[in-house]
Amino acid sequence: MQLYMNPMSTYSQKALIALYEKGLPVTLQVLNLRDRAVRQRHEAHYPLGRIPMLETDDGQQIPESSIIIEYLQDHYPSHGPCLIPAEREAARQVRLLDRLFDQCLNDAALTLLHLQLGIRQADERAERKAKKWLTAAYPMLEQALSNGPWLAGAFSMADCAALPGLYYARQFLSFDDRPLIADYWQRANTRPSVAATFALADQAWREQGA
Ligand SMILES: N[C@@H](CCC(=O)N[C@@H](CS)C(=O)NCC(=O)O)C(=O)O
Repeated sequence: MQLYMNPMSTYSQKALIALYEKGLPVTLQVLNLRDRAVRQRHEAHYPLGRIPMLETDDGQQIPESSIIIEYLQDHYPSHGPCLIPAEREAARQVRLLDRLFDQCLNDAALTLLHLQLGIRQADERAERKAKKWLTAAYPMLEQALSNGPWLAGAFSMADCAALPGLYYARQFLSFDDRPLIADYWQRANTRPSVAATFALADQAWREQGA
């Protein structure tokens, strides 16, 4: 399998954590979508031009981080942890947390990061909304964590979604004074999948001189 991705991209991180959790061999194809030629080449495969994109060994191209995880869970159910439970009610809860944290943590942190780096033009309204959503995300995380070490009890797609958001969110809204989240962050970083994913991101940022 090949994963078209960038180590700094939160949604790529989400898919990568899942791939590492499943222990599946994967070749990383690192794309810099700010390079016009690279973007055009990628758009020739996928008109939306987004990452991550998983290419399976039989040539299927699967975009969208949550759908990539659905694919991995369906095709490799006995590899690593069960990232989406089989039982419908439990699965719906995982999918809900995945959607919520994609939006209020991941997208909000990305908006603030892009504004800070000047990738996105100053936009007070977008900044206000992103801060509001980040502020709403932390109590939601705390509520999910009040019942167990991971967001949906056992490690799942919900954690794959939330952790990349936290990787960036922590610089905009500290969670040092929120023990449930601070402990969760520490615990997550002891997982080899998460540590390896964020080590790649740290290295990519260092190479950028950030
Ligand atoms: N809903 C998509 C979001 C993917 C996404 O926004 N990826 C970003 C990188 S983190 C991207 O490709 N940005 C470039 C663009 O949108 O042109 C997913 O879950 O995979």
